[in-house]
Amino acid sequence: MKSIRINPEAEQALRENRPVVALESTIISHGMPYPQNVETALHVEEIVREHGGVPATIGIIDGVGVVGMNKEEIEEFGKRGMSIPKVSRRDLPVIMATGSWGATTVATTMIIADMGGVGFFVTGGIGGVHRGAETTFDVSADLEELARTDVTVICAGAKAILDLPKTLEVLETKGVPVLGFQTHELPAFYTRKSGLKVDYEVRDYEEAAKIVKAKREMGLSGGILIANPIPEEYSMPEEEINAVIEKATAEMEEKGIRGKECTPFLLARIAEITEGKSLASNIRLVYNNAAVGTEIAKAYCGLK
Ligand code: PSU
Ligand code: MN
Repeated sequence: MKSIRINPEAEQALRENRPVVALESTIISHGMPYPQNVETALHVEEIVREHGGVPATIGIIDGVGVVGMNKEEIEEFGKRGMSIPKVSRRDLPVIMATGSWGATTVATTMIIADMGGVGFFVTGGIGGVHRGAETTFDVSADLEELARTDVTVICAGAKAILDLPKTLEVLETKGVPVLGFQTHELPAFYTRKSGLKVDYEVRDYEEAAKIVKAKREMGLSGGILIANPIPEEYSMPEEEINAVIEKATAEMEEKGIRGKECTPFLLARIAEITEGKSLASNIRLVYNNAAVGTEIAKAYCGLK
């Protein structure tokens, strides 16, 4: 049984040292409603191409990790949505052995990207330490993966539904560099500001690429997080989004929602309460990350 399959276009690009950018499938199946999820996923691939990269959307099909799904496969992930299991590291053995489909989170997209030799990965926001984690112990496996797998993740910060100060603390403990792309402040997904500082503000694509290279040359394990703020014109008013997050979190607690259902519930509920405004912001920030992430991957390929 073969665990992964790389599409020929991505494989050739990797061989020729051209930029390949990994994309995840949980954001498609669990992070956004149909049909916006499919439209977004396909448009993100176009943006990667416009910037000179080869997109590789990752998902698990019949127990095989696919690096670079085709349009029909992406559409399946969008249409089937939540009926495709959300797969994190601990779920991989069962999904592979039973020959199931699986939507890959940040953690599993990193694992499969790394197996395929893809070093850059663009998404919306990583998972992190949940609010109330001191009693629930809900800390996303994404953080552990960043600590161990060598993939650079370009995102819009950690999702604002999380406890951002605690998330930064864990990343620090685990030795994950957190870089701000042209900002010294950790962006908070729907908004540009969190009041928290990143480790270092990178000025341009090349500087980011050089930091990735330096880490690899030292043989340091783990990934790098590059946080790229949502463009001002698409960001949400801070008080508005914070109030909505609090409401959605309270509802989640009332309903007793736990574990891997938390993030999808919160994202969907926040989109409902804001009448689609948060979804529109979410889509825009992913587009922006795709452009920046591809440019960084390209700069990396160009380094001597
Ligand atoms: N970013 C988004 N939307 C999402 C996610 C990230 O814009 O749906 C997904 C990612 O797959 C991430 C997951 O890995 O949410 C985090 O889930 P959890 O908190 O259960 O680890
Ligand atoms: Mn969790």
